[in-house]
Amino acid sequence: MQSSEQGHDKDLIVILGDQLSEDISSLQGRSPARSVVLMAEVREEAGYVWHHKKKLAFVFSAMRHFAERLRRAGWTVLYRALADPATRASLTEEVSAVLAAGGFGRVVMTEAGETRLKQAFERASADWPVPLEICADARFLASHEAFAQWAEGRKQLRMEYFYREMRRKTGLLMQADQPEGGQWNFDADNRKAAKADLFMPQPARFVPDAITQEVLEMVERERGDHFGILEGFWFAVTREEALVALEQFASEALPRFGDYQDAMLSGEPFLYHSVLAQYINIGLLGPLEVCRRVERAYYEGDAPLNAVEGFIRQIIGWREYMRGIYWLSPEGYTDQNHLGAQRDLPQFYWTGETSMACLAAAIGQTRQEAYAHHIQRLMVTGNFAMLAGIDPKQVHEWYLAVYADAYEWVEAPNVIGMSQFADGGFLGSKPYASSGNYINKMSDYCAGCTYSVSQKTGEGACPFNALYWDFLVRNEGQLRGNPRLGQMYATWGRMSETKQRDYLESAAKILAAIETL
Ligand code: FAD
Ligand code: DLZ
Ligand code: SF4
Repeated sequence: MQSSEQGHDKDLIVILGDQLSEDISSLQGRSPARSVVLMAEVREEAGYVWHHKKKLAFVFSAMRHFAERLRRAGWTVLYRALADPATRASLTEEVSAVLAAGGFGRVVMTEAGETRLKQAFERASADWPVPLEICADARFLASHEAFAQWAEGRKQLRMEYFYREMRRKTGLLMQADQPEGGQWNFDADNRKAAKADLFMPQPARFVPDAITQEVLEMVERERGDHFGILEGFWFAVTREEALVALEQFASEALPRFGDYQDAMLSGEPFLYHSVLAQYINIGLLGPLEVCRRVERAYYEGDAPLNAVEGFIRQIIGWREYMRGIYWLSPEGYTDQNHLGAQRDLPQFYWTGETSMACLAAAIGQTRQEAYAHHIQRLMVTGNFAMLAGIDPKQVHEWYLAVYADAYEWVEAPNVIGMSQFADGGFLGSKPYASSGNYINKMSDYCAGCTYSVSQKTGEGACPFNALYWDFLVRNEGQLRGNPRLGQMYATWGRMSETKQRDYLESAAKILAAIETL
């Protein structure tokens, strides 16, 4: 009697902090009358890395707004707040506690984005009195099975070929079975260096409402010691706001997104980037809806093909590919260290206090905005860490902590694979290593730097210059056979012994004094 009145066969639907989409698979086909939704802010998720305070505020505020949205749609939502002493330490403990009260016939969830949480739920569910049903995450274009099938039997995995399949699958920028404009990829047009411009678009900013205000106070109170600056919070925290951000990007920044995709400029953290990754990754925007909006801009004549194709490639190409690689990889993806790098991450990655203008700029804006764009992540902070031989696990934990869009499934392949070459080339064909030259070509940082980019060695020389050669020499055993590095090893071989010694001695001094750079 008691159990039927309470509906003993109700579903307990667990919605994670990055599953804030009304069309999330765990809600599909369930009815509000026969289900209870559980969402929880828990210490374990808030603390698995030293998350940026703006990231914490973003996730918790978006979670609270989403819970309200579900309630308005008729769902019963149990919501656990971080500061509530009754809230359990982890999501699985929270589920166990709810189940202990009785009344549920099963637990339903959309699969967690990362292995850590997936395994935690699988382990915990062995002790639950009811089964755990895990639904595939339909927000991605390629399921795990589809990606594994695509990868099967290929000697080398290359994003470009995967991307073409995703173009065919979605029909984005396709004319029948041919790519729009007769080419799949217009990247060659996307390498302009930026100049200070009269019109520099900005991402849409939103004034914190009462819910966000409460979260901001809570984060400062409960997690005030975390990385980053909380003041000046402006992120979208609802789907409606995220849609405004998408519109603003499509109408203002998109037309020049392609041209300046690789550029970096002092005082301009966003340039023509979309700043949408955090909204897509948390579920406020769908990747396909974002691409369709951007495609429309091309067909309506509002944005050129190189911008639109370049943008769509990042999402249906790189984003999906990264997730595929993450789930395809054997256990311990984040433990890989192909180049045996052992040095500790310098303190200035947390403080931004360094005389290297490029790193100070990238880390400074990361502290302020929980954001840096792709080339800053890859060619400044990532490049420096790899050249200096920083332990990739520490680099991975830094990236996972500091960006508002960081979740392991997308962060780890970008860091361990693409940026640190710690997976030995499973993801990319060569390390993204460069001297100061590249940064100088693509930015205005060097003009305002204490170090001289044109000076190769000795006191005052740009540290990237000597570290670049030292990196190649230090890792010759693993890298010399790489056909894409043959020319660089040949150049090294043609240098005089004195020059080689200068480089290596300079690099040794830089590394010995790394904390003071
Ligand atoms: P835009 O430049 O406007 O690009 C458009 C969209 O394409 C992004 O919003 C994103 O959804 C997608 N995208 C672009 N590049 C990639 C990529 N390489 N992998 C996956 N998606 C991509 N992206 C994350 O979402 N989370 C991360 O934790 C993350 N960590 C990274 C770490 C390193 C070392 C590097 C090199 C890249 C990382 N990226 C990560 C990819 C990329 O840098 C960010 O997606 C992008 O900078 C987010 O800013 P945006 O929204 O303005 O992107
Ligand atoms: C990132 C994050 C944070 C900071 N906090 C929570 C939380 O308290 N509760 C929750 O359900 N999810 C949180 N998340 C998102 C999860 O870490 C995310 O679901 C996993 O990393 C899987 O991608
Ligand atoms: Fe960075 Fe070197 Fe340029 Fe300074 S000179 S901004 S350290 S690349």
